[in-house]
Amino acid sequence: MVAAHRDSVPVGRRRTLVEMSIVVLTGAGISAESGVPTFRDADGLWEGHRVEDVATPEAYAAQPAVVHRFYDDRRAALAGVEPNPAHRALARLEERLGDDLLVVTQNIDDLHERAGSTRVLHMHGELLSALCRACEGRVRWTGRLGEFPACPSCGISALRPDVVWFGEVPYEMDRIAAALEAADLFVSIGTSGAVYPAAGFVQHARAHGAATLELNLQPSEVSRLFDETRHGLAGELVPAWVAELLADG
Ligand code: BV8
Repeated sequence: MVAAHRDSVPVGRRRTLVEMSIVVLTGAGISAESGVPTFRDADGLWEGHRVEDVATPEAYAAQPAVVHRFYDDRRAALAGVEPNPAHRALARLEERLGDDLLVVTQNIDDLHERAGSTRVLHMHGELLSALCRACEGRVRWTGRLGEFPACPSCGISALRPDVVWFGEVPYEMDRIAAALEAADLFVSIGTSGAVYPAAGFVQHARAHGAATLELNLQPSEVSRLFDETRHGLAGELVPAWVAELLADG
């Protein structure tokens, strides 16, 4: 494993665990074992919908009710799922690494936080947040937006799902870029590497000297860019990797 095989960590960047800074990128695959559908797998989220019909600003402008139903149903489904061993293992790692661990997730579910992770960046937004297009305020939202409720702060019925659609700029890109440039280790978990800019993070981290590890059910579109890849279920791979890291620490 990258961190344990000290000679695989570039000389000069070798540090003990407590000194390492690690960035973990997660995708839909880390929540699959919790029962959250992924996007591209056979019965995946996009299966029922054309991406451009539900996850673009144009789709929202053309048929807001359809888009709201898509996200309202995913928000309601959160009540029926729980974090899995992969989410919990990352929360354990944060206990040891503190600020030296950052989880950047493409997921809009809240399973990382429910597992105990606090240092989580939702680069594509969150289901449990609504964004007002009138006052740009954000409000924690657990119900449905399909009834076009009024914004609690400005009163205008202009609330949209607080998610990043295709063609929109992902959140916190500056913080993410800085973390990738300072990372000793970049780990990608449960993502197909099909969507940018997330799929480009491995190159950015490598270009700044980080060691790189992919944990995924099957090879992704960017597997060739990683120093090491392990294929299998996140619920098994992630706890094993964290145990090695902590034992090595
Ligand atoms: C932007 C929120 C400008 C909403 C999402 C360069 C080249 C080509 C295209 C582009 C490019 N740059 C930009 C684009 C356009 C576009 C894009 O990438 N298009 C693709 C389709 C080609 N990107 C954008 O529009 C982005 N915006 O570029 O703005 C910019 C850029 C940088 C800086 C400034 C400005 C915005 C994209 C965000 C769109 N919103 N989600 C919602 O969720 O509804 S994307 C959404 O799809 C997810 O968030 C995620 O990002 C993506 C799905 O991917 P994954 O999470 O990886 O899921 P997937 O199902 O594909 O794969 C699951 C993997 O897990 C599989 O590999 C599977 O094997 C594995 N797996 C399954 N089960 C398990 C498992 N692994 C382990 N254990 C298991 N149990």
